[in-house]
Amino acid sequence: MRDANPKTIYLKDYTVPDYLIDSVALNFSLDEENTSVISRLTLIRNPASQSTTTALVLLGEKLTLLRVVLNDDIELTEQHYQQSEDTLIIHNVPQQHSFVLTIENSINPKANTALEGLYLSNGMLCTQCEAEGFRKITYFLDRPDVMTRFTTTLEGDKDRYPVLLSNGNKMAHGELANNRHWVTWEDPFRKPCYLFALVAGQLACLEDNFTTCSGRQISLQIFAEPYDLDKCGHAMQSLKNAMLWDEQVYGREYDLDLYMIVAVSHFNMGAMENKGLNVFNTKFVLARPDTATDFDYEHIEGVIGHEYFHNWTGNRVTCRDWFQLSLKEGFTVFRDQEFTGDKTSKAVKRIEDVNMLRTRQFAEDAGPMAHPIRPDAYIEINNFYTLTVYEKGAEVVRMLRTLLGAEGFRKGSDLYFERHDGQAVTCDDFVDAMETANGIDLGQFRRWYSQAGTPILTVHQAYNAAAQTLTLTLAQTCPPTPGQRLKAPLLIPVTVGLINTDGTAALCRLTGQTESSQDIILQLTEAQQAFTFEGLAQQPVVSILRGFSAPVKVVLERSLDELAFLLSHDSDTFNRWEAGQQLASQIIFGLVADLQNNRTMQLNPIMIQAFEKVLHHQWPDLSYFSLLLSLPSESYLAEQLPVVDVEAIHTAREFVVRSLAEHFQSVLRKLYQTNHRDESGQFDAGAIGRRRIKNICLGYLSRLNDGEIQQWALQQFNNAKNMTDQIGALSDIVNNPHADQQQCLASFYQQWQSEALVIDKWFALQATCKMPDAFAIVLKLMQHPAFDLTNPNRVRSLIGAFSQGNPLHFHAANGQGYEFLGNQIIALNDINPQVASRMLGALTSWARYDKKRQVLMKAQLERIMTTDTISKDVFEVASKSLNPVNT
Ligand code: B3K
Ligand code: ZN
Repeated sequence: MRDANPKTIYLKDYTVPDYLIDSVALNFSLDEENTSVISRLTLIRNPASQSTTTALVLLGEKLTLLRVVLNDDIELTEQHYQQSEDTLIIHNVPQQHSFVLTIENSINPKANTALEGLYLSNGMLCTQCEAEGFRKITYFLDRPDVMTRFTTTLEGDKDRYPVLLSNGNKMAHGELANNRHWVTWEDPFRKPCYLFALVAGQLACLEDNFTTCSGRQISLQIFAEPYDLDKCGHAMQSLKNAMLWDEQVYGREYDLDLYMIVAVSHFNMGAMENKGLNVFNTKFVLARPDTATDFDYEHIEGVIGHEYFHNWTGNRVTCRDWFQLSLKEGFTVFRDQEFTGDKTSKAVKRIEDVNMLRTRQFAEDAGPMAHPIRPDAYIEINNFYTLTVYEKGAEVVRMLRTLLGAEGFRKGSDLYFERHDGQAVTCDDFVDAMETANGIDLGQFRRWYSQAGTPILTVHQAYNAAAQTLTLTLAQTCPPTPGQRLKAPLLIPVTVGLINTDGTAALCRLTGQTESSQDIILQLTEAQQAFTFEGLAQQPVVSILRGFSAPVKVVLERSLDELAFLLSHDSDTFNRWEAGQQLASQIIFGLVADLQNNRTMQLNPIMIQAFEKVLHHQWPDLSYFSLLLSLPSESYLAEQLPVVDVEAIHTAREFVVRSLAEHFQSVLRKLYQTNHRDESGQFDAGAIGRRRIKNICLGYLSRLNDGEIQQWALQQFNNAKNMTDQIGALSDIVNNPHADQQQCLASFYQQWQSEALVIDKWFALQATCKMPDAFAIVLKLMQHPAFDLTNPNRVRSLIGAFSQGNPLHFHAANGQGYEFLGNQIIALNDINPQVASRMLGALTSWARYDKKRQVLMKAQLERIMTTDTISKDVFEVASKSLNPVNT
């Protein structure tokens, strides 16, 4: 191991920086293997610092130091400074006045397969600095509360690097000898170094512009490799939509005159919000109707929006330290969720978000890496860009909006921006602004920031016919999480509606109150609390946690009949869908028990009746309709069981799918036919909805082993003019017995071999295949010439898709899936620690499986722990997974 005992960083140890950087001038002489960096820092002692040190500690990793000069004329020698693996300590720097330090160093972008700092992707040089990548470029005060004015000069070969980009405005450019040229960029806004970016390469550019609410014209530029320029149009439109939305909904106007986005093929995550120069994974920029699915289109708009929204929530107001990450991420995810909801369907977007939260974040919250949305300790901060910080963080912001109302929330956000523009602040500062603007006390609410784990909300109801009252007793508990045994009660907003037995709404009126409404937000603050509604002549059916008003698990015993009733009558679109999910889950769990006890499976007629009602209703929103027809995923079913039985879950769920397909085949055929069109370039709600319905019907029907349906799938595959239809049909062909499987996979590869993102889909489709030979196929694909361990998108589409999206085969009882993943993580650990650590996710949940699998999964974690060169990233996740309580 590189570092036998990686250090844990604690929130409680935070102190202000000893020095501040007033400005920095960077000069890059670009070269694939030997880039030289000259950094001229103007520093001052921080008046707020309590420390008495006279040394300046700069952070730097993997740098070759060439020169250090003080105040432009004193060349420092090793007597004046001290170098370690990750610091450069300058002794006795001036304390009374500002001083200038010039540091020269060199770096090797080509050797940088970790894709953090300056690296090479398909001949293009680009950077990724968040969280702590800037220190891999030059020695610096690499922490978000050091905000500086950056001037950046890039110099490089004119043919290799005709385009030279950095943050801010282009100030000057010129020619040099030896076919080289230079450009100087200046960013007028102070920013932490994690928002620094540079890009250099042979890039094509799509240009447009946007006129802001105050009438300023902003130039918009999307850069990509020339071959991909025809796939940038949707991203551009998305950017304009996002700019307008942020003006309308949050009153936020863009500040620079230029907004640039660069699409890069090698990228550790989705995208990065560098000031004025976003760097994006190609996956979230490039789309053409024939190459990208409807989901891709939606996600591109969402991520473009997310990074754009960071300009205010993250850049103008940034984080004091990395423990505050959710301050910018939770809020920005909430903003992008609302943006997508406004642009598509609010009901569908909410369901998709909750589905992901409950399937994946709840699992994280129940596992060895559980942490509050504001963690209090970490070894490697990159491990904390989690579903908890992002998605649960967004739920916490959403609860604030629920509690304060849209207007109160906007007052709070206005105050937050007004107070903290240009500052690096904390989650508490955000809540303070919400409190002050609304004149309320959010003291108890703050516990959401410090407590980990998913609360359990138990609901008891008692109807009193004589008094015509209904009493709901709500109780909350939260299971212990690593390092946090005891939990205090949270403030939980519980939105409730009441429904009469004829399906009409019963008005909600709490005792002692005169106002009544269709639904009501109950504020649960105690461990247990009773709420009594009055004026109820008959016992209503309770619709609880409408809109999923808090990230909790609800325990409320309901009969299948009651769930079927809610599926027919709940006016809350989320709860209506939720009733169907619970109904299906209960039925599938019953079948799982049948399988475990060797009983034959039989489908409960209630499921058939409920499905029939959904099928025969006229749904104005076809995408919502398609969600009502979708059964809970195997992963979400697994999440709800105390011990995961992968095979039984798969078999039981497949049994339900097949039974429904058999029973409703004529309706499903008709639905398929009425919604099937060979359309291209239609992305309105109607066209997207029709594709969703059609493809879900084809999915059911493909289970029937019917020659005619197999023909439909083949035709749809061959004639598709859009990727949603083509990949939808291919998935049905590959996941069911079909004579043309091999031929279709081969022709798809042939057709799309020059489109990397489509080939990612080809890998992922096979990696998640349910057919018996899936594992052998995965092994074969690892040897495919198009597979590449140094490209994170490829790794995610094969290794990630198999380990996280194919529970049936990954959890094969003989442990072959685990051993395979162990091998890949060990290989990836040396190439790209961040990606390696993400791939570990599939092993962290070992405690959820049967004893035999637990032993096999832990054996791989232990093997990974013995890796000589184990990175901090992998060490932290593997060690905490093996020893959750002690770390
Ligand atoms: N802020 C970046 C994520 C950086 C991840 C560093 N490991 C993207 C985003 O959330 O917008
Ligand atoms: Zn973000």
